[in-house]
Amino acid sequence: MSKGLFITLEGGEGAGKSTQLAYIRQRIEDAGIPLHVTREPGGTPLAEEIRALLLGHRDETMASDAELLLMFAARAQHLAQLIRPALARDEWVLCDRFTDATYAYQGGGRGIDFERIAVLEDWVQGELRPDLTLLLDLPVEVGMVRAGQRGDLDRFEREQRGFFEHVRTAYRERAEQEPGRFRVIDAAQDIAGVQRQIDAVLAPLLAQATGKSA
Ligand code: Z5A
Repeated sequence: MSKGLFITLEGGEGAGKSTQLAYIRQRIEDAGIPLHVTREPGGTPLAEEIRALLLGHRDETMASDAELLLMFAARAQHLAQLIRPALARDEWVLCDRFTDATYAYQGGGRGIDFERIAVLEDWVQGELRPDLTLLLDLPVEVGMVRAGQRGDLDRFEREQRGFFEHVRTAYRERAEQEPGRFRVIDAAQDIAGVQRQIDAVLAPLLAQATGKSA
């Protein structure tokens, strides 16, 4: 019998999250575990409206604190409507980005104090933290080349290299601070190489949840 598990996927620009999210989803669903795949900012109709505000372009510059608060407003809605109910039903939740992205982008990238982010994290999430966070890590220049192959760039993707270096540093520091929760994946490898690393993390969890040997 499986117990609810909250897994998040994180990474900088061009890390391959969308590619690997589909792979992880397949592995979990093949194991017969009930799963919700979702994303942040977003995940519910209202939170997706907030996402559109956050990623869209406009003439008016968005203040960093407004950006931070909108991230947590979307998160509060997502937690109330989707994440907490699913975990309470002992289902698994696989989320494309969560609060570590706030520390990386609004903290590392925009320069907001981590302590202020922590206040909002405690307020909105209470005790809830992901059980497992897969950090797809790769050099910024490699990620920017990959991401550059996509079409329209959103408001974050238009940032300069220095911004993404700060994002990467913040992610890596968080992974060092919480080695029990984070697994750092070398995302500079080819797709199959990244999947092998992810498998090594997932296999024991799936085996435990389904009662089969890894
Ligand atoms: N944001 C924030 O600021 N604060 C927060 O709290 C949260 C989010 C939650 C939207 O996120 C923005 O929100 C994000 C941070 C901010 N902005 N940025 N940048 P998003 O997750 O929706 O956006 P994204 O970062 O662009 O994610 P993505 O769509 O998953 O992109 P990706 O990681 O680059 O993945 P990909 O599309 O799978 O891969 C990119 C390309 O590389 C593609 O052509 C692949 O075929 C290729 N690829 C993938 N893997 C490989 C390997 N291993 N080798 C070679 N090529 C590869």
